[in-house]
Amino acid sequence: MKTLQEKIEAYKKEISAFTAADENEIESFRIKYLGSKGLVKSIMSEMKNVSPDNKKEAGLLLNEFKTFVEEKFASLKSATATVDTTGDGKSSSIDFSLPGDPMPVGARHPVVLMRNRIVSIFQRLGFAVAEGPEIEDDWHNFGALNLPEHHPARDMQDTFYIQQNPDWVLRTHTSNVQIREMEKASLPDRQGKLPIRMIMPGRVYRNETVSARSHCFFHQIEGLYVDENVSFADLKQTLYFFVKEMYGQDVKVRFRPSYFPFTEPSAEMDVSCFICGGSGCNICKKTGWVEILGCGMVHPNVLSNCKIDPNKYTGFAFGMGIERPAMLKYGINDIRLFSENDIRFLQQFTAAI
Ligand code: 2NL
Repeated sequence: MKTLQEKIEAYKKEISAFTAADENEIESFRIKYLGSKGLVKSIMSEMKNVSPDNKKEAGLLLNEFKTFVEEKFASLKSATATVDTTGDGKSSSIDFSLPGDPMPVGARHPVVLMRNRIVSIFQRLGFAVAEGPEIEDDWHNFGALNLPEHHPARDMQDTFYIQQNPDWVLRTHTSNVQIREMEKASLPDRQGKLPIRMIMPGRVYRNETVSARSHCFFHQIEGLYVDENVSFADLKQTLYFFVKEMYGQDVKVRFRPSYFPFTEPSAEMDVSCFICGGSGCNICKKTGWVEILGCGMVHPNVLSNCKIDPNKYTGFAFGMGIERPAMLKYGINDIRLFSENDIRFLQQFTAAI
């Protein structure tokens, strides 16, 4: 007959080799070894057959065996951690040793990359980002901006009108957001919200034939600064800082007088061609200059339309497209690529900053 010691050694081997695939098998283990009719209980009962001389030694042996089985049970439980994954109070088992699902790394869209570059430069100058609706009423898209009733920009040829409501359009620029911000700032309880120093990035729509060079929707960033004593010198200095951060400290800049109904005076800003450095190429049409934005002092009518007193406050505004600088920077030759969602195009920008 096997001695108690031999029996325990044999059980220990069996128990050491035991593995459990799930909670049910752990429970079977518990019942088999630690249950009220389990092995530990029954082996303990053998104490009564041990001679008085060996009782002390056998007691130690059995206690040590019991601890051994309990520790094995604890380690089985912790290896198959139980987590309440559904929140219903019931736990389900998760095998943390399984390999994880691969997580594909996406790429940022080139329009977003260019937008972020522009936005972060103005943020460093204290401009906050503002957004607004893409479906807009006539007042916020045209009227408040001093665009007269019969201005060509309002033409059906250029603007998408919403069929159900002829007062609604797809915004043709992001200026609607500036109008809304100025209106908000001028509310009686919001007087303290001036000055406004904001940039408005967003998607805009024009009823144009889609081609490699133009699309019926594209993206813009506009900027607005309204306060007491804002001058054209402030406008120039802000934009000088922007282009130097954007195109390098050596870039040359020129302002040309221009016309927008919502600014007076108005100007367009060119930078020396960053492709050929000014010696003349296809991008600058051999002029050495590339037009990058339009700007001006906010027209007094626009301020009064938004209930801001033009005798107390002045402001400057500017606007630029995002697609064209992105096309130049990343060497993209067709504007339609931006919205076709061709994965071969999009995944090329993973590493681009
Ligand atoms: C361009 C020119 C410009 C503005 C946008 C603006 C907005 C308000 C008041 C006055 Cl609410 N001006 N925006 C001003 C000058 C030029 O955009 O070429 N954009 C692509």
